[in-house]
Amino acid sequence: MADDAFAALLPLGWDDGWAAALADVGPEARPARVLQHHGAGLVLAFDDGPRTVMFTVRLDPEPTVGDWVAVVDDEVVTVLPRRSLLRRRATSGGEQQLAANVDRLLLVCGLDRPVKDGRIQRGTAIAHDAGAEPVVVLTKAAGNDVDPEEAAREVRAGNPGVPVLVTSVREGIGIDDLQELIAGRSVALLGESGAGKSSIVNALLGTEVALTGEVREGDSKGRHTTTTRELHLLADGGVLIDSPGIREVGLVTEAEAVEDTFPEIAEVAETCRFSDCSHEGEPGCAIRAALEAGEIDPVRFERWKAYRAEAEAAQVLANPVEARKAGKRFAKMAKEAQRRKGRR
Ligand SMILES: Nc1nc2c(ncn2[C@@H]2O[C@H](COP(=O)(O)OP(=O)(O)OP(=O)(O)O)[C@@H](O)[C@H]2O)c(=O)[nH]1
Ligand SMILES: [Mg+2]
Ligand SMILES: [Zn+2]
Repeated sequence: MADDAFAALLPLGWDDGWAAALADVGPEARPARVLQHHGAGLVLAFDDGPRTVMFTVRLDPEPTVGDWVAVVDDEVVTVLPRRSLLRRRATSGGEQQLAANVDRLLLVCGLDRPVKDGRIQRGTAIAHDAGAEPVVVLTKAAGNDVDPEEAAREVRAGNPGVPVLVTSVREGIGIDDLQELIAGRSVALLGESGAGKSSIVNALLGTEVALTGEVREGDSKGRHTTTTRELHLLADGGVLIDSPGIREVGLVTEAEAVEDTFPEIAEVAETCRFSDCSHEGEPGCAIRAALEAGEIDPVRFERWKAYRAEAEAAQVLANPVEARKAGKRFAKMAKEAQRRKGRR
């Protein structure tokens, strides 16, 4: 049983694991979950309610929405070790933390504009990178020309293994399913401006807590109504993290997160004769064979290649020394694997 002292935090996701992490900080520490992050401070949920705490010391990692933090004398002293972190490449090139300790990531796409597979696959890779489960949520299912079930079928076909949900907040379609998806979990919303993220928050909270904005006539572009990330607590427990619309989802993921997004391709690639096969025409390339046999989708293959390159490049930029070491380690491993194969 989680520490009774902080039972009021249970609906926010407090559990024995967090209690143990807090105990490691010290007996005087109190736990809180980050609801919002402003320039100067954090809005924190304590067991006796929310309160803003100003930054006094620099912390590493810097707390982000969804984090559990330890507070002593109204000062955040540390971020409790995260179970997951959603992150993307910032426009500046560095890494941007999106949300911490998220179990599921809802990739929100409005059916009032074309659904782009690339966005879904990038979102899926970000979810896998964080160890969160991706779910595609198609919103605005009513009142436009597209057949929502047909759209869902296409997304399913392009993204095997990723659940797809059709919703409309206006007509109340799929809201129960959304509720079920969240039930007691920490769930974050990702999608471009105007997709309908804040509308989902309002539908699930049953009140207009989150500001929503009209989309532009003509191109259905949103107006970036939501400007900060914010964690909302649902009545039955579980939290929903709303965020500003994101146009570009740059990857800073580990290459494995991309593999998890394209499992059928990664699986075939493992059977290439050379473990560092570039699939550009080496002998014994299983990928080339599968492409020729029509067993893998060439579009997904090209995406897989591009995202792997992007993830690797981002890793090198983020941490040149480590990446070089990993590169050497990898090269050595690959050589050894080839030698072993040769002996067979
Ligand atoms: N018809 C219809 N309109 C919707 C639905 N969901 C959202 N909208 C409308 O779409 C517009 C944008 O919705 P928001 O919820 O503000 O979108 P958002 O993703 O939060 O946008 P940003 O905060 O800018 O990132 C609003 O005018 C909503 O009323 C829906 O299911 N059906
Ligand atoms: Mg919004
Ligand atoms: Zn190959």
